[in-house]
Amino acid sequence: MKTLRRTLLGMALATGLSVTFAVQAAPLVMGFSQVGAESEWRTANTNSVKDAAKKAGITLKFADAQQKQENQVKAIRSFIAQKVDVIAFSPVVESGWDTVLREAKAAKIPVILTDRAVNVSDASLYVSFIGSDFVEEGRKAGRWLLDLAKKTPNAELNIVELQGTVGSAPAIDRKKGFEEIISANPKLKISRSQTGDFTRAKGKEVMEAFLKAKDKKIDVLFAHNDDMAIGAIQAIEEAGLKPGKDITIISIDGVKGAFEAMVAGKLNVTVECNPMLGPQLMQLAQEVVAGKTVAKRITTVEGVFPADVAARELPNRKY
Ligand code: GZL
Repeated sequence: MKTLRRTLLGMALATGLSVTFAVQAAPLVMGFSQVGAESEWRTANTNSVKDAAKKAGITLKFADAQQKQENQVKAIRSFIAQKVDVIAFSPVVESGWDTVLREAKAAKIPVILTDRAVNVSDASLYVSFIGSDFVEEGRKAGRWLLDLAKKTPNAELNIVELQGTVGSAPAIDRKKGFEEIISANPKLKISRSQTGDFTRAKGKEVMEAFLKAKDKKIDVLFAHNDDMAIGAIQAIEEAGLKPGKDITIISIDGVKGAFEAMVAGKLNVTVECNPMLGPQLMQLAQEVVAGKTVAKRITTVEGVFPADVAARELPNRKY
């Protein structure tokens, strides 16, 4: 009996091994639509996605939308036509995705959101969203300013705000979180708020306009990302003012350029927004394609980096 079992087990194992070997899966193919290349953060995010796909042996079809929704819709339709195994994208704005996501669903291609969220009528149009909690990032920026304001309890602080891309989840949510927190101190007021579209060039241009207005002395700049803050720093210096001293600057992302600005004394704090989503995205894609149940919402762990830790932290930064 034992011999028979051992023989059967040997045959089963042998058969099992040969079947497994013979059915070696073809590499998973992912269609990825990226917002664009508008900031240091985006470049780091793109590099993370591409490196992780290579390491995971995933064939990546990568499309840069140059911050245009119509280009993302076109790319997603192209991925559907190519019958990719999974689609992932960072939606440039929150709305306008229902139709193309219904087409992906009809084609039975799972969709994963990375970095930014969408507003859709039917949550089953995407399998999972992996990215930061932008409202919390705005709250962290607000809390830092509340603490700073405690040092000058009777001073009115005039705040100007550089918003991210109009209609994008990070712009909407960072503003929401920041305003929620600073509402606790009536002496903190946002007097001007305009989009700089997450870019250095536009951030500089809008900050120049804020400075030219000369209606009220600007005490604080809240920028929705480091790139706009770095552009604004140039405008502040060209106006003969000292960024980080005459105007306190708070921004979000935690890119290397922000740490360098803090070491130079020109930026006061950056709230981290982790772009290194590639490895988690590839792991998630493999689980989704394998038919495993995955979490609908996966957030990333992030810190707050004030200027006094910048010099120590800069060598550790990965993006
Ligand atoms: C945030 C990301 C934002 C960054 C900007 O997750 O979508 O877009 O904050 C980037 O730097 O342009």
